[in-house]
Amino acid sequence: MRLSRDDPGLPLYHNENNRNQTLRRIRTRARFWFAQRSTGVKIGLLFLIGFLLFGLLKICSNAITTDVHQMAVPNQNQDPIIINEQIIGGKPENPKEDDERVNDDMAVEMDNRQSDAENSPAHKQAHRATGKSVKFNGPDNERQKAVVKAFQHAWLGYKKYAWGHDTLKPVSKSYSDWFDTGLTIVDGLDTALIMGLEEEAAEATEWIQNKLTFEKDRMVNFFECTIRVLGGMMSAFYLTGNEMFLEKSVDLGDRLLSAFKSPSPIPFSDVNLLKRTGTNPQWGSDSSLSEVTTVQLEYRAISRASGNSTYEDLSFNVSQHIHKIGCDHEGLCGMFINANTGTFKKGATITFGARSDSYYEYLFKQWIQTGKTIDWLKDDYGKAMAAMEKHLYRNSEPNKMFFIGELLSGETYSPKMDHLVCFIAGTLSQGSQNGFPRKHMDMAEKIGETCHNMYDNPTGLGPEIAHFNMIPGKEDLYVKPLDAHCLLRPEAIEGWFYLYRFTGNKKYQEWGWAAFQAIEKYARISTGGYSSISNVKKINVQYRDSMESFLLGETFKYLYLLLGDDQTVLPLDKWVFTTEGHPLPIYDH
Ligand code: DMJ
Repeated sequence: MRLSRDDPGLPLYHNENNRNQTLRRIRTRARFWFAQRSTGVKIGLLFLIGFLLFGLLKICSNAITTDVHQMAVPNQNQDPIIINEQIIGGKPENPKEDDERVNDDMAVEMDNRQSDAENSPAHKQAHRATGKSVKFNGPDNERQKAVVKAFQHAWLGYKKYAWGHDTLKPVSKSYSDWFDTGLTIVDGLDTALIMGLEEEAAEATEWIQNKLTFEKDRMVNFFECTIRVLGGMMSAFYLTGNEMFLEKSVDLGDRLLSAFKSPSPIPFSDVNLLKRTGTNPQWGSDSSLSEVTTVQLEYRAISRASGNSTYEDLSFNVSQHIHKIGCDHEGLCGMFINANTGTFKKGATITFGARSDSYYEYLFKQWIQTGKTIDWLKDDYGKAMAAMEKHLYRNSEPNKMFFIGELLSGETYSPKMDHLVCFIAGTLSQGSQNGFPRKHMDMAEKIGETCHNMYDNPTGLGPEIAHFNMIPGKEDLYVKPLDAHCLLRPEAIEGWFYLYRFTGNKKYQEWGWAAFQAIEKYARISTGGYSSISNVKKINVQYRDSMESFLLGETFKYLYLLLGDDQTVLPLDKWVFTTEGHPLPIYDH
């Protein structure tokens, strides 16, 4: 370019070096160019520059905040997890000393995965959760207020007669212990938080912090202790941001991992919390399918929050193992699997009820929890639902009630459905909202309706088990005397909660409200608490004198959420409810 005297880029100082001269020339030209513009263009340009600078500053400040939050939780990775002097996770000081259960390869794999975990997005995401709490506004209508009062009545009875013990015996005004870990407190805490019950939540928090210890020389059921105690505390951690809950969960989680000292990827069913040993159940040599496949949400949550991937690795290994060996009936599995051999028991019953139910639930929910990134979970779930429709889903006579029966010994069809099976109405409807066929929603609605029919009894409560009639001319559904008891289980109400969220059909709220009124009328004990009853067909009720912890952990929680006007509480694209009804965050992978 030729420079002339009136050229704004003409150098004025000839002793400058070339670089300075060029910069000066650019600046002078820019100033000249800017002076030539109209006022409107000048204002526009200044606004644009300001906007760009603001954007830049925002990005920098976010980066700084993220770093600060990442420091909030101490890195749990440093200590190896030692169980009975065997390193089964963490960073082993000397991997060669590991027992035969955890071979060298596995220890190295653990080690690698653990240091990967330190830098993983999940680790960072979890640290961001620390210190944050979720705000709940309390009940927004009269029905919700009634459920809150019921929760408080249950809490009061438990506090008066059973505080610190597992469950209340409301009729005899005493208690019983199963794991001796204050089960009702830990299972019910997140419900108190969600209902906005600050006093009850504070009492529970104080007890967990100061009194709860896992130094207990007793065998506990690995699955039940995980879903009720660990799940309850991890949910409380994510809802409140209180790290004490995470520390307690890590302590319990380390002890429960003793279940994995079996010779196969399948864990033992029972654990001694003090001695840190695992064994088969007292009644036999097999573990239940649902029990070994329904701990993964909880352990993944601990791993992601603590940065120690061992919990997630060991528990997910169970799911991977079952995926690898496959299930006989086109994706439907038998109810027993052996912790010594890692193989399914031949000819076991296939059911969506007790001992199998939540295997299917956690295939789907693990897929959701991991941000829909693990395709085989979705595929196995889809395959199982198709096989369920083909082999188990039938309708009754004369009124065509749809139900899910069982294959006894893996062969003989039985039109029997546990109350537990009602959970599938929730899972199927949630699946349909997440890409599974519309048909899944139809099945969910039909099962939800059948579960409602199961409550068509003089007490208005549902029995433990129902049998369906497939021959024309008789009643659709009948309940055998030994199956007529009611533990105030959550599954039907849980199903109606999901169905209401996704369809907005108010009949689900009415069904929930009717069930709640039946609980109030026939299960409430005036001195405090609620009792399971012996026969849903008899209004002259006989109490079983026990208040299960899931009444507070699940039944009242799902009733409260179902009956709310505000259905945006705990949105289902951000939170996944564990099998025990404890909300945990959804990750992006
Ligand atoms: C709960 O402990 C869990 O939902 C579990 O998966 C099976 N059912 C009971 C309550 O009925």
